Amino acid sequence: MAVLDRITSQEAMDLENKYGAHNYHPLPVVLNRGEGVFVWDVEGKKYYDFLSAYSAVNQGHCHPKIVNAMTSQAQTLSLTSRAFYNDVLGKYEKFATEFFGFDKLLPMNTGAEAVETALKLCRRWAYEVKGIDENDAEIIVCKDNFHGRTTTIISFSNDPVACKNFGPFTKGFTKIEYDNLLALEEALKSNPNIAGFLVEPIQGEAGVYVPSEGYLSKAKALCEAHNVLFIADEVQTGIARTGQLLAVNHENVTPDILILGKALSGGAYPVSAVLANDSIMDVITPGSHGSTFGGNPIAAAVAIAALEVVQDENLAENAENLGQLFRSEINKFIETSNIATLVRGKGLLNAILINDDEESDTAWNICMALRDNGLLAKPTHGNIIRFAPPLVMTKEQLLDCVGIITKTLKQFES
Ligand code: IF1
Repeated sequence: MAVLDRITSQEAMDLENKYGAHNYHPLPVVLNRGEGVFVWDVEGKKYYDFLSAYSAVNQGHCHPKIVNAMTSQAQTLSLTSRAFYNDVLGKYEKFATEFFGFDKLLPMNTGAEAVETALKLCRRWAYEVKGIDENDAEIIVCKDNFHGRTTTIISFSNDPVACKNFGPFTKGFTKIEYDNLLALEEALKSNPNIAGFLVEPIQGEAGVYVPSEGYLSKAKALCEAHNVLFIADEVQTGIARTGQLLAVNHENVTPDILILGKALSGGAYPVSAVLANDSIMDVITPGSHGSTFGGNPIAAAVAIAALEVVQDENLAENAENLGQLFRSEINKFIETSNIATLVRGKGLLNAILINDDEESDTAWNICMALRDNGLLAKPTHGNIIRFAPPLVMTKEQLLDCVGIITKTLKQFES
């Protein structure tokens, strides 16, 4: 079978099942085209995408400006490695540091690599600037975090599905409860070797868990008081998703280290980055960190275009407005129904809690019915469904989607 020969959905699923490792349990739908807020399956059925590749496709599928930047750069120069300079990386670094308000950027490819980079940066800073004894640095992380899949990152996961039988694990992490300032203060006070606090401004995988108002700003102040770096993992929440450019902007917090991924490329290409000011980033010296693909010309060109789209199309403002509308419409429905108990989120990162126990397959079955009704979403942690459409959605489209979602939920009322 030639790669471009048409195959049916069943054939595509059978191939993945037989020849691919079973590290996912996808919703049974096989997509072969995307445009804006829509995707199509191989049989030609059209769907609203309410996952956006876990918030990578904030700018919408196949955004022409991003695709143009990618294809024209791909035809000119794709990769040099960092053994040589290229003429796009510096432009991108200038653009992105000004865009987010930091002195410097360190380019990587995936979110997990950027998290790893931030951890290394924080540890170096601890030894070379803060003055902690070598190998003694501790980084505070939160219970129910999700930061990626590498061996070090899963070392501080408490999800057995993600970490069981992958040990031995990396040391140097202290876990505290999320959204608990007392726990943070206690951890900071009790150990002089704390170097950083790694946190998701909203916990995505945990079920779109929004912390109490003031949590992030007070956590940042506590970190400052203890000379500890506040490290924001905005891989999922960043780049307009929550109704601000960054989720920390809701509380006027500037992280010491900012981690970005996913929508930094609009989903066109794996692009991630760590941003920090010189007093921190300068501990990184030649040879101490890197990646063959990090900062390649295609990635740099794509990222500039992807960020320009966010600005030109006012995606943060649109996410804020449509998010308010989504939650108020779903709340109206919840008042009349017993199938959903709560909608929560910020901007267009939202979740609906389904009224059934964690182990039930109701949320999965609802997602199957949503699929049949032309909308794609995925359950997270049992009875929670995440709703995160591309941010280029219009108000009319959003109301159409609310109609599909409420109609589908009604089918599951008891
Ligand atoms: C998968 C979840 C989302 C992330 C944060 C770093 C990374 C992620 C806050 C790593 C990645 C992904 C990975 C994806 C599923 C997904 C996810 F459900 F697992 F939690 F988005 F909601 N920091 N999140 O959310 O980035 O290395 O993947 O580029 O299948 O593992 P990555």
